[in-house]
Amino acid sequence: ETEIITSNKYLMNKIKKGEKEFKKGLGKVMNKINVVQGDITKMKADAIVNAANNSLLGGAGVDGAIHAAAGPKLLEECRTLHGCETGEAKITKGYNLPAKYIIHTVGPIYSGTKDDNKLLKSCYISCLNLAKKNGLYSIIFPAISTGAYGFPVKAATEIAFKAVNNWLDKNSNYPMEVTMCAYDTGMYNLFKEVAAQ
Ligand code: AR6
Repeated sequence: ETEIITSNKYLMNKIKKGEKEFKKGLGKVMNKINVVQGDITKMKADAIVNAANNSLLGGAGVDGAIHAAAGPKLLEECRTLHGCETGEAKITKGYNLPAKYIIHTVGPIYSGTKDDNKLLKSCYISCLNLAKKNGLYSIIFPAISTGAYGFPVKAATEIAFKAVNNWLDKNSNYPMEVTMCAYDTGMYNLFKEVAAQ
């Protein structure tokens, strides 16, 4: 069950409390998915996710916006990573972004086969696993594959929320704040609709 929390202050207090309890070993944190609309490059978090391509050397869409806002040092670090497989994820520093880190993942180019769903799900899980491995507590996702890669937005959103909710359930002792970032109003409304299901 997903509850939408639009007040960040409220969410941050919950997370802080959760972190303290987590550190004391007191256990379970209630993790929820936050939904926001706007430019992900302006958002503050431990990590934002980039919907990149296999080269990790930049592109258009959110990838272009992230490279432009982070500055040229990002591309320098990306060159050392030697690309990324579809459905997997790699981490870099955030450079000039408000976010501390960028987790780069590569969504599937929509083909209409079952592989699309599996690979898209894998993007979300890989990013969350990598964030946890690096001790991060907040992560903001764009709608991976729904732009240039042509994934139908409703199906992509359902896969995204299901994958994140499953991960949060399985990692309920870890206080991860997950936010889904929509760029336009249509996507924002869809996020809210799917989150409420
Ligand atoms: N903040 C948040 N969301 C954004 C932003 C932004 N600044 N800009 C775009 N979006 P896309 P893909 C949304 O095409 O489909 C690149 O060239 C956008 O509205 O960025 O995974 C890469 O290099 C859409 O809903 O990524 C790859 O070659 C979503 O982000 C390819 O595009 C994803 O759109 C990846 O395609």
